[in-house]
This record gives sequence, C-alpha cells and structure tokens, in this order.
Amino acid sequence: MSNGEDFQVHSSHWGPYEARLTGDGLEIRPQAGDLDPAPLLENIPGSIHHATRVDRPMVRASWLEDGPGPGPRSGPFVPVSWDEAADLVAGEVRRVIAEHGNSAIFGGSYGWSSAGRFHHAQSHVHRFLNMAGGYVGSRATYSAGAAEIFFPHVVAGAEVVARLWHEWEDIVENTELVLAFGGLPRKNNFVASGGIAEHRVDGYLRQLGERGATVVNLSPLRDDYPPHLESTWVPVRPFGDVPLMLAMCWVLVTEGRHDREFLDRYTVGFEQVRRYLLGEGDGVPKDPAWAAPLCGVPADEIIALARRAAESRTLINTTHSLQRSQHGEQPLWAALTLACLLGQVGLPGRGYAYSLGSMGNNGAPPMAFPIPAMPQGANPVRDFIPVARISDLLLGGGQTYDYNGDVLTYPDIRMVYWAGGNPFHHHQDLFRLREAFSRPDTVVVHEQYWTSTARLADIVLPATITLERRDIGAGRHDRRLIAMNRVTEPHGEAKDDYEIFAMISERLGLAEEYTEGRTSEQWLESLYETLSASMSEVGVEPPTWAEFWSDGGLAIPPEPREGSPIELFRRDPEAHRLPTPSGRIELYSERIASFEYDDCWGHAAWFESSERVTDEDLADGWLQLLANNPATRLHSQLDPGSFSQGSKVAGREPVRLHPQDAAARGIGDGDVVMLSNARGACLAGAVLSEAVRPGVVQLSTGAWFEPVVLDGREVCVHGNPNVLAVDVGTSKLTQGCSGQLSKVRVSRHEGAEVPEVSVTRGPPEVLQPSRDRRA
Ligand SMILES: Nc1nc2c(c(=O)[nH]1)N[C@H]1C(S)=C(S)[C@@H](COP(=O)(O)OP(=O)(O)OC[C@H]3O[C@@H](n4cnc5c(=O)[nH]c(N)nc54)[C@H](O)[C@@H]3O)O[C@H]1N2
Ligand SMILES: Nc1nc2c(c(=O)[nH]1)N[C@H]1C(S)=C(S)[C@@H](COP(=O)(O)OP(=O)(O)OC[C@H]3O[C@@H](n4cnc5c(=O)[nH]c(N)nc54)[C@H](O)[C@@H]3O)O[C@H]1N2
Ligand SMILES: [Mo]
Repeated sequence: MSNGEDFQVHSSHWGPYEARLTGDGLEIRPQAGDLDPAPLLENIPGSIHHATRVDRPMVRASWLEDGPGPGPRSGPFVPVSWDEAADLVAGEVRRVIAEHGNSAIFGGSYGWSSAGRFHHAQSHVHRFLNMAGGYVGSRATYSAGAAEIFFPHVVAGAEVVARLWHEWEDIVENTELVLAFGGLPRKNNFVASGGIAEHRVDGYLRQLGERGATVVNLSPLRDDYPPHLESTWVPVRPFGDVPLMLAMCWVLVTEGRHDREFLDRYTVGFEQVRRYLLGEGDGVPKDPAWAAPLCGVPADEIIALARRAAESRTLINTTHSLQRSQHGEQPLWAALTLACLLGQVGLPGRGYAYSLGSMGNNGAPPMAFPIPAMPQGANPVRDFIPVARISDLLLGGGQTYDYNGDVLTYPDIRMVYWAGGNPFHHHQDLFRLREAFSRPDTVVVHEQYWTSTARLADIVLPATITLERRDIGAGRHDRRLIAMNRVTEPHGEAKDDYEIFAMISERLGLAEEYTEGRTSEQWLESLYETLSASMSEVGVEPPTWAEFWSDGGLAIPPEPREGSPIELFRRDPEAHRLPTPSGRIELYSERIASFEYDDCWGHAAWFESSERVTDEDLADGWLQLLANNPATRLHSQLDPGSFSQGSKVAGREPVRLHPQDAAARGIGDGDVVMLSNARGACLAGAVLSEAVRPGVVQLSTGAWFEPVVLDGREVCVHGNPNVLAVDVGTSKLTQGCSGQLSKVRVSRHEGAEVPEVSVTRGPPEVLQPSRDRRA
C-alpha cells in the first residue's frame, strides 16, 4: 500500500495516512484511495515532539511531600524514575483497596484515546483494574447518553438504530426528502471511532443532490450541511426541534394524513399521542401556532413541511447533538413518532434514522468479522455511574439519584484512574469538576500530552502516541483493517499503556494475569489470529501476519444481510418482533410512564429547560451557547496542532455570532470577547457570521482549559465552552450529558489585559528532583 520509498501506513480516528521521518520532523500524506481525506491530518506532523509532550513520569510535589489526600490539585510537578512511579501507583492502589475496598476506585476512564485496537487505553485500564479486584466504572457515552438508555425502551438498542437501520446507498437510491435535524455536518463525517479507511459520505450527499432529492438542514448553523452542496436551510431555534416535530404531527393528524394502518400494525400508543397533540389533557394543542415561537419557524412553513413530508419518500434524521441537551430523549421520540405517523418506517431510505452525519461510518454496513479487541476480564464491583455524572459522584459520595427506573447511590471514591480521556475537555461546568477532583486522595493519569486533565492529576505517566508503536487500526463499520506501523521511537521516556500496566501489575503480583506472559507483539499477533480464524470459518482465506504488514492492511467485506432490522420488522412484525415490551415501536411506553418521572413521561412531549434562551432572555441580553464538536480537531486532541492553531482568533478559540448580535454588543470581527454565566467565564475570538442563527453563539469544544484570574474572577483565557456548559443529567431516565446548549452572556472584553494562551505551548511548572527527597 505504501507507494513512496519509505512512507509507512498508519491511521487515526480521522482516517489512514502515510508517514515518514524527515531530518527535522515528520512528513505525512493521506492514504491513496481515501476519497475525501480529513484536513485534521494537518495536526499530526508537529505532534511527535511537541513541547507539550509528557516526557517523564511526573508526580505533584505536594502529593510526594504530604502523601495522598483531598485538596486542590495545584503546584509544581517533580520528575521521578519509572521504577519509583510504578512503586507509587502500585502502593496507592494497594492502600486504597485495603482501606476502602475496590469500589473506592473510579476507573471509568471515558475517552476516545487513539485509533489502534490493541493499544486501546480504556481496555488496558479496565483490564488492569479488573485483575486488581474491580473498580467503579461508567456506562454509556457523552456522545449518545440519552439515546443509549432511551431507545431500548421504545424500539431497539441505540447501536442498532444508529448503525444498522440505514445505509447511505439506499438513501441515495430512494429518498426524495431528507429532514436533517442537526444537519449532516461535513466536519463530523471525517471521524469514526477506530479509524475510517475511505471517507464516502460527501460523495453520497453529492449523488443524492444529483438525483434531485431535497435536503432540509434543520439546524441553527447553515454550514451543518456541506456548504458546497445544495440544501434548504431552516434555522431552527435550539431546543425548538420538539415543538416543530410535534406541530408537524398535529398537522398530519388533523388533516387525516397519518397512516392508520401503519400505526395499528407496527406501533402502540398512538391514542395517548393523539390526545397530547390535540391538547385533550392539558388544553394546549401542539399546533403550528403554538410551535412557531418556540422553534422559530413560521406556522405556514411548518404546515408546508408536514404536507411535503407526507407526499414524499421521506427520511427524518436526528444527529447525536439533539439528545446532548436537557430532555435529550424527547427529540428522538418526537422524530420517531413523526416518522411513524408518516408510515414510512422500515422502507429502504425512508422513515427514521439516528445519527447519520454524526460519524463518518454511520450508514455503512458492519464488517463481516468482529474486530479483535483486548479482553478486559470481568469487573466484580457492581457500582457504576452514568458516564456524565462524574462531578456528582466525586462530590456526592453516599447520595442517591434516579436513573432508568432505579434509585442508585454514589459510592465514596478515594482514587481516580484515567487513561485515554480528557475529562477537563469533555465534562461540563469545569470549575465544578475541578472542585470534584479535589475530593479523592489521588488522581492518576496516563497521558501523551500535558492536557488540562494531566495538569490536574497527582501522578502523570507518559504514554506513547500511535506513531511510536505497532497496532491494528479498525472501525466496526469500515472496509479495511489498517496496519499501523511504528514510525518513530518513543518521545523521551514515554511507554505504551500496556507496558505501564505491566510494570504496575508486577508490583501487585498480577503480572501473569495481566500480560498472560505475552509481549505487545505477541498480543498483536494473537488478536490477528482470532480474526484469521473467524475468516477461515466462513471460507475466506486470511493473509498471513507478515502479508498483513507488507500489504499495509486487509480489506474486510461487509456483513451479508437480507435487509436491515427495521426492514425485516416491517416485512413481518411477528417473526421480527422488536425487543420492546410490546414487540412494536412504542409511541407510548408503559414502562417509562411507570417510573413516574416529572421530566420524562410515557410519550414524546415538550418540556421547558433551564438553559433555553427564551424571547425574554434574548431581550435581556442572553444568548444561546451552542458547544458542538470542533471542525479543526477531534475533541481536544492535538489542539496544539497546526490546523487547530490556524483557526484561532486573537490567539483564542473562535466563537461565531451573528452580525446583529455582535453589533448590539459593540463586538467587531477579531475582537476578544468574554462569555459568561453563573458557572464560569471564558475568553474567545469573535468571528461574525450570517451562517449562525441570530440569538445563537457557537463555541466548539476542545480548546485546552486554561484558568487565569482576571479582574478578580477565574476565567478560561483560551475559550473552553465547558466552563459555561450546564452539568445536569438529560433526565432522570437517562442522566446523559447536557452540554450542547447553555445560556450565556457575551461582551467585548474591555477589562484587564489578557495573557496569551500558554497551555498549548509547553509543560506546567516542573521542579528538579532533590536527592534526599525520599529520606
Ligand atoms: N459541551 C460539550 N461537551 C462535550 C461535547 C459537546 O458536544 N458539548 N461532546 C462530547 C463528546 S460527543 C465526546 S465523545 C467527548 C470526548 O471527550 P474525550 O474522548 O475525553 O476527548 P479527547 O480529546 O478525544 O480525549 C482523549 C485523550 O486521550 C489521550 N490519548 C490518546 N491516545 C492515548 C493513548 O494511547 N494513551 C493514553 N494514555 N492517552 C491517550 C489524548 O491525548 C486526549 O487527551 O466530549 C464530550 N464533551
Ligand atoms: N471534526 C470532528 N468530527 C467529529 C468529532 C470531533 O470532535 N471533530 N467528534 C465525533 C464524536 S465523538 C461525536 S459523538 C460526533 C458528534 O456528533 P453530533 O453530536 O451530531 O455533532 P455536533 O457537532 O456536536 O452537533 C451537530 C450539529 O447539531 C446542531 N445542533 C445543536 N443543538 C441543536 C438543536 O437543539 N437543534 C438542532 N436542530 N440542531 C442542533 C449544531 O449546530 C451542531 O453543529 O462527532 C464526531 N465527529
Ligand atoms: Mo462523542
């Protein structure tokens, strides 16, 4: 595969590429055959020896001197040897387990880490902690926390709905009208977990347009649909999707355009929905006049859209983002309800789709063979948290909370162990999270870079980056396994997560369990053997391990199938019952209703949210902050890279706002602005743009958190929106991340002179070790 003399195949979550070392660094190029390589690749070349790499094991000086205990995680670090670092971590794991039990260790360690299936950091941290007797883990994701818990009640597992219901090729062939809630953003399609060999979505969307289909981009941002392709922009107001969808349902029902046969045969609960739509219980018909001010779409447009949807071969898609806010399950349920009223669910390219456009390989068939993965073992500890409840956990040991029909108790956590994630990127209300991180005795982090999370740990162990190790790259819905070559030596003293855990395991007497006596190379080969065995079983001749490397990877065919699960259900709802209590789509769920939650009822409904910016709020100067996933990097990864840095404005993360909103605040293009609310404040660089709906400001996630005191208040001077974002669960049902939408004030920054961002330039303060420290 590698065409050049010494370019070697490698991969990332945003696609494969080829790399070679040059005299002064790294040269890379997209892999030949990638149809639409990601611009994010530009972040890679400067990353190998960047000044922010962690080059040695580091321990916070105060932790070394005073020992473990709660307190602010501040002050300088001291470098230690690998032996000392491994002794310290092993000793602390042993102490915490002996004194407090395994349920005092939080090892959820959420995060995307890197492509490469063997060196997958979470798998290793979980495997290690399982061998040590278990840990408190986390369930579901920041991506789809509401969907993952909600969908199984009403239709099927979220992975099934997201990944198996639709293929782009069917949509290209069949669909006349796509109602794209949250758009189908080009930026997101560059990325897929584990890697993505060919970027195909842009091509599909082009073909769809050429076939004459209409795509309606229902989003506060015009460029949530690729700007070079044609679409109709309906700049729906954030939090406005549910009223819009319910009003479309109202139009269908009152005009008798709903498909009764479909509803009778395939769903339960239409009667409860009908009563709610018509306002029979609460006296409020969910009609277009009711919805218009909430969604910002005029009533006649809502009516026209509903009629057009009924007359076309229609697909309704909701991206992940819609459910990453308070009451996040409601847009999904309302969209599914609307699709059922249209009666098109289960027809190819029609009905309802979830999360097309959120990930580059949604809408692609799964691989015919399971991707090999590092076995994690079993966790004997039963306690867990819904992933986004991390601050509540650390601040609220012993407290109870509602979750998916249960009442759970937060365990008391003494040690936090993180490898492959960046909570000070991904979590909300970062000043509160920092307070939460001060509660346990010890925080251990494995990191490649001095991220905000590494800076707030007690013990930081330097991990290799993918270019420094061999691995197998693969995404579950891709077409290729990628041979990830080792292109360069580890930076400084960095080690693979596997080696790090092997060292610590040895000190705990668990080396044999953890490593099973294998080197990394032997593990890689054994994972490959598992795959070859499953290939041989179905009569496909697998290449040898050596051929896999010399070919730069291996093409994997898609799983053969006779129709998607939802098509099969439509063909025969008895033979292919859905895994819901009724076996059908539940427009009304007895089970959810039985939980008697005030923030999620038995059917799709409209709920007010504390972070919704109302008309009165707008008049009062508030704006709706939209903190979406960034176009210039993957989350916080490689923020110091050149593509990410090239987008910064006035040295800070760009915030986009409408010229009207800017003018009302005396803000000019390129100004430094302050965004604030009761939770926190940050600076950002203003970009004026008519692609943003008035009343909305877009500040993407991922700028490394850098708190500095300005005019007496601590402010993130870089522009991390998570200092502003709300840290409450999506609902009592799902307890997902609500970080996408928050209420903020925005002003031109006129106070103290602002320091340059330093967090992406180099390490924190590091002291030289004193010889007699351990005496
Ligand atoms: N407000 C708001 N917040 C959000 C979102 C939002 O829409 N709005 N989106 C959310 C979503 S969808 C997600 S998925 C999360 C993402 O949150 P994360 O997954 O935590 O974000 P990443 O920046 O990908 O963090 C991965 C970290 O792992 C490190 N790493 C990479 N490879 C390795 C390795 O091999 N070993 C070790 N030890 N470390 C490694 C990287 O340097 C990086 O710091 O953010 C969420 N946060
Ligand atoms: N380049 C890049 N691609 C990525 C990622 C990345 O960090 N960088 N992250 C990956 C990950 S982990 C995930 S989970 C996915 C995330 O997939 P999504 O969650 O779908 O992505 P976002 O960019 O957060 O949101 C998509 C768009 O939804 C719109 N939106 C927000 N709120 C509302 C609303 O209330 N109503 C409507 N109608 N629209 C709204 C926003 O304008 C936003 O641009 O992206 C993946 N792809
Ligand atoms: Mo995500």
